[in-house]
Amino acid sequence: MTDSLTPVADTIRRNGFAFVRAPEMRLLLQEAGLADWEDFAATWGHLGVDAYMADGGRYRRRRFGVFRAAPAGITRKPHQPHYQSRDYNPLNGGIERWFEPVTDAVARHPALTAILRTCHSLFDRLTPAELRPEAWHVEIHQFRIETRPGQEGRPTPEGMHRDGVDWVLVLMVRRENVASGETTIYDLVRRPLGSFTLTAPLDSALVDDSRVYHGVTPVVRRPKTQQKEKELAMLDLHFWPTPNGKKVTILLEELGLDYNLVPCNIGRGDQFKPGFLKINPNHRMPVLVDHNPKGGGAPISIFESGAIMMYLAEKEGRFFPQDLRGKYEITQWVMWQMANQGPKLGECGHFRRAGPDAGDLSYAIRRFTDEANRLYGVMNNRLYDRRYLAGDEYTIADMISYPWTVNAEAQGQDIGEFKYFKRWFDEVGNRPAVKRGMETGNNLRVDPATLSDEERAQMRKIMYNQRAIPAPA
Ligand SMILES: N[C@@H](CCC(=O)N[C@@H](CS)C(=O)NCC(=O)O)C(=O)O
Repeated sequence: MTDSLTPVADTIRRNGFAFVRAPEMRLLLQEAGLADWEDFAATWGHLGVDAYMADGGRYRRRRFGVFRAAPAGITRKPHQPHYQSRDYNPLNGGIERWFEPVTDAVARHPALTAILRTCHSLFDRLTPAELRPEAWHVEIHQFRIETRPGQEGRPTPEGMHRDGVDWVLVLMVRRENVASGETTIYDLVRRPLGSFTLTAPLDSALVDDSRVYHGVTPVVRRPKTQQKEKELAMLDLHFWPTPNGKKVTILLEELGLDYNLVPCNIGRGDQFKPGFLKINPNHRMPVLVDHNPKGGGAPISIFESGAIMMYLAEKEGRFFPQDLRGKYEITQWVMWQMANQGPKLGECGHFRRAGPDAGDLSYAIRRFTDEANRLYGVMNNRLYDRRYLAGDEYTIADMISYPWTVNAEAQGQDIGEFKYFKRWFDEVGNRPAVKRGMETGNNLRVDPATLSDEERAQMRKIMYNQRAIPAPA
């Protein structure tokens, strides 16, 4: 049989293990129905401490679940203890370990189902027919290894080992502020065969437990100074706290990246400074400068919030799948936001705020308030039969479309009219990273009431009635 699992199966057959990087793993899991990854990953925040550590450590959290995988489907078995003989785990084995069960939500989660289905197809075909069971006994461990100053976290405290099972998948969920944690695979006479480090979410190691040993070096906390130095130098976001800027801060917060906020005070005219025009000839913020682009080389600068979000999400391998269908499902909504929702809602607010000095704006106000209404309707209808704008997964399409909707009232809209939009709006707005992204830089804002008449007039002059900048002579 030849299908997308064939290359991984061939590698495991040849070497006894495979290191599969996140983008490839994502494609495999997507074929098996991967969805709501962020939701799934967030459950790693609710794991109890593993109290069975014979080394006395309290650096490992975990939950445990047991499943049956058969051609008819994958079902959960009643909770039971985890047991390993001392032959395989001389440190923690030899006793029944009763870990907290994985929650029902995790057991039924489409991400876990996709992982189990993928492993079932892969490991089943790798098992010689005469050894293949009718139904596999599958154990899953949600692990989280923690480290504190002066205390390392040991992913495999038993050292180089086999687990006493047939097949093992180790899949990275998230790695934050740690160094080291290198996996090495050894043959049966304990000679190293290869080493790698799982870093990105979904990076995976797949192991034939009968043929190889594996072990992972302890993780240590990355010194704060190093975290800052490395990450502060990496991303500059030229920013002012407006909806277009906040699209990007939401994504940066969701990605957990460190960045420098470089204020671009648009009321003071920073967007017209020669240095800024070099990175955005359209004299608008936001602009991103990445001092550490993929593949190295000179820093790269990007303007237009949509392009910035696509760049960051693609670089980090999150919130923007790169398979053909997934990519364009999301891209079309990003374009929709940039070409429709952002500009129309922006003009709507502009005309509704303009005041009597601007003359008779009744047609403009009606036109843009109707357009705003139409666009909230587009989102509402889209969200009627799916959780997020691009489908079942939360993506940059949602992040980019959220900030313009928080001012629906000032756009003359009653969101009570749009029930499905409202469900999405509440869900997205309650995400901690969205809250952080929306609050970012609010302290930069200047209350117009605190400005003198002269300063206010100057600001209006900069912001309104802009015309072409003359070309160089
Ligand atoms: N399509 C651009 C729009 C950017 C934009 O309009 N930025 C506004 C603030 S929300 C700005 O810089 N305005 C400065 C000005 O009007 O002079 C994007 O999404 O990045």
